[in-house]
Amino acid sequence: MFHSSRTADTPSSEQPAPLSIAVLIPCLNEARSIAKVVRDFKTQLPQASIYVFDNNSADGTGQVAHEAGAIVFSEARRGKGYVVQSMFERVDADIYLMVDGDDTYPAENVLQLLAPVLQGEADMTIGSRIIQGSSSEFKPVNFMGNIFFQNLINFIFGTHLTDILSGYRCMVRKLVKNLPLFVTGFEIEAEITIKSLERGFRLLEVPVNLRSRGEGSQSKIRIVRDGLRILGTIFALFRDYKPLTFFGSLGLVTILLGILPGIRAILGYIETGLVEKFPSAILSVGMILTGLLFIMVGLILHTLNRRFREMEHFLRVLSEDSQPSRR
Ligand SMILES: Nc1nc2c(ncn2[C@@H]2O[C@H](COP(=O)(O)OP(=O)(O)OP(=O)(O)O)[C@@H](O)[C@H]2O)c(=O)[nH]1
Ligand SMILES: [Mg+2]
Repeated sequence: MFHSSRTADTPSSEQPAPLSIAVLIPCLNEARSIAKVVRDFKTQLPQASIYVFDNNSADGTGQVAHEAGAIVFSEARRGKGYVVQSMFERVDADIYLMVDGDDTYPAENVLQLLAPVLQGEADMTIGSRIIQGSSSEFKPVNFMGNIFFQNLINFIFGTHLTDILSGYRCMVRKLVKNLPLFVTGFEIEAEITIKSLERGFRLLEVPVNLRSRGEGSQSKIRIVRDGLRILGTIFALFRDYKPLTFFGSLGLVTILLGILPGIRAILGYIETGLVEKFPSAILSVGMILTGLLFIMVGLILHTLNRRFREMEHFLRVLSEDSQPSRR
């Protein structure tokens, strides 16, 4: 049994309360693998409650999961993002462990994911399929997509993560209950990662070896459509969380491009004393003003963002004060 490391408010004679662990498994048509996943996690974490969130699977996933000993919830809205939102809202626990139902993530690594969270060293551990020390069976296109998104997020947010999209994560309650999640599909992991980083939660990656899906098991991800949705989400979060960098860079590029036609008009004026290249001059002024407008928008949103963060902080303090103390 795992015990809380929280001792400050626990009288020395009392045993700290055992921490409750919830294993959350989003599932859509995973009847071939779900019983094994439930059993494997029950073996590794006998004290944990296992929850399977099903979207009316056509192959009886819910029934198979129930028979294997999981608590099955049904989610009406189709999409992994909706399911994760629903899991975070409906399940109550101290520690949350999220994993896919397709038996591609190894249950054997679960204690490595749990340990840093239990010891208070991380608020979220991510099972990284790409970090040095792991040897994963990736489809080449999935691997390339992961590397692309990894580099994009590290560049934009200044992080050093290796696996942004992993579905194998361990999280503390505070993180799970404080992340406003809105995306509906496979963009959910990118949203969880970026919003956790922006709220100052501590993330730690643990190497895991991804296995291929079993024979006859169908992937739910559609590479082009879902890839574009992940890209759109990353840019939307970039715009929302770093507006000055987003609009500022846009503004600077527009200004620099606007200077080029302006140079032509100025050189002509120096030569002849007349503004002969009128279209270039108008284009240049228009672009420079647009660039300045972008920078102004960035500054305004940046200030608003800071004030919203202060509000969010006060709201969190208020809600923590009104709740019984938990980890
Ligand atoms: N409940 C529910 N689960 C979903 C939905 N879409 C995907 N999932 C589950 O989310 C997990 C991840 O989906 P996968 O299809 O494995 O996606 P992936 O891991 O990125 O790709 P592959 O493993 O290569 O197929 C699996 O357990 C799916 O069953 C959905 O709409 N509803
Ligand atoms: Mg999978």
